[in-house]
Amino acid sequence: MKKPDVVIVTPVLPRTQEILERELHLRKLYEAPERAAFLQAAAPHARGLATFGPDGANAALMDALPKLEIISHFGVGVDSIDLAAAKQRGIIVTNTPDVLNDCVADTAMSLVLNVLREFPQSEAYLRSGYWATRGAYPLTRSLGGKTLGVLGLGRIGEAIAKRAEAFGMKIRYHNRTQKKSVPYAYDADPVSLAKHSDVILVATPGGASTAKIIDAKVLDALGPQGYVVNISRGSTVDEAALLAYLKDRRIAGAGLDVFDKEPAVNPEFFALQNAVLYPHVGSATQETRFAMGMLQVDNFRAHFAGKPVLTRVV
Ligand code: NAP
Ligand code: 8YV
Repeated sequence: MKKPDVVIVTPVLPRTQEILERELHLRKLYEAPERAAFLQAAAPHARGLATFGPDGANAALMDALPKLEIISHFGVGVDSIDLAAAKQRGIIVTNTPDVLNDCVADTAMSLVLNVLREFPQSEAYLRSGYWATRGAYPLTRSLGGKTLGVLGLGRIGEAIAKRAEAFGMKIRYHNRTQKKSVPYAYDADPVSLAKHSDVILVATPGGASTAKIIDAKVLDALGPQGYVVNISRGSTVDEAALLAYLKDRRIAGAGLDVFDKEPAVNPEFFALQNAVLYPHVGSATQETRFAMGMLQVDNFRAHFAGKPVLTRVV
């Protein structure tokens, strides 16, 4: 039987790529010397598109592949895909939810720990030889008893809240819709959440509805003893405001896994002692990335076998 034709935008984990190569006729956009010619050749054949993280699909790419039936995306966040354009064209879009909740929540919790306890900074202090020459590292702040305000209490947000509870933190949250299934206090808006929290943790999707949801008003409400942790998308934070508030110590600190421009992070962050910075590693373990890849594969498998896909977004 003829293998279904699928365009793949970037190479994936080798183990996943092997499976994709075995089961599909893969057309590798990332190897194409000339994009327009590649798309022209693929157009009459490509039924699937494999996208990865920030390398999604816009309407122009969908139009260039008129036989497209499915976009199987690697990543739970689908902000790099024009969902309205896909819906309009009857293209199915799938993502990779749930299998990454634990890893991303671990990452978020490590940012909370690191930004309050300053472990990376204290290690750098030791490595610089200062422990011997300047004495003990200054005292930091503890997690126990503090309030974590989760902005976006979804699959990942709930996994973070569970971990934070085990660290003795109190939990509050804000979503557009209050949840009946959780015991946590609800705030009707992000400013109110910030006012009542020591740490505000952003775990919403990216995109227009959350653009700069962390702005100067939220930072003012958080205040000079407050911290921001962001594992969502860089777009959810007004970075210029955040940088100014961190520099002036109008908030105490920030832990960031995501940035407005990745990987070209604004270098003004690098000089800040009160910021802990990760290069978007929320889900970046062998196990989780493989599980995400298998879900991407399984969505293709289901679709090309004429069955319903597993994790449909549109
Ligand atoms: P999810 O289950 O859909 O949860 C998202 C939550 O955000 C929901 O509770 C939703 O509640 C809330 N929300 C959405 N829009 C909002 C708005 N405008 N204002 C306030 N709350 C809003 O998604 P998930 O699986 O937990 O993933 C969340 C996001 O994490 C992803 O979309 C992705 O951007 C990010 N992520 C990052 C990494 C990383 O490596 N750093 C890894 C995985 C995921 P309502 O709809 O009721 O508002
Ligand atoms: C990945 C993510 O880093 O799932 C998401 O939405 O942001 C992360 O798990 C991304 O998909 C690959 O770049």
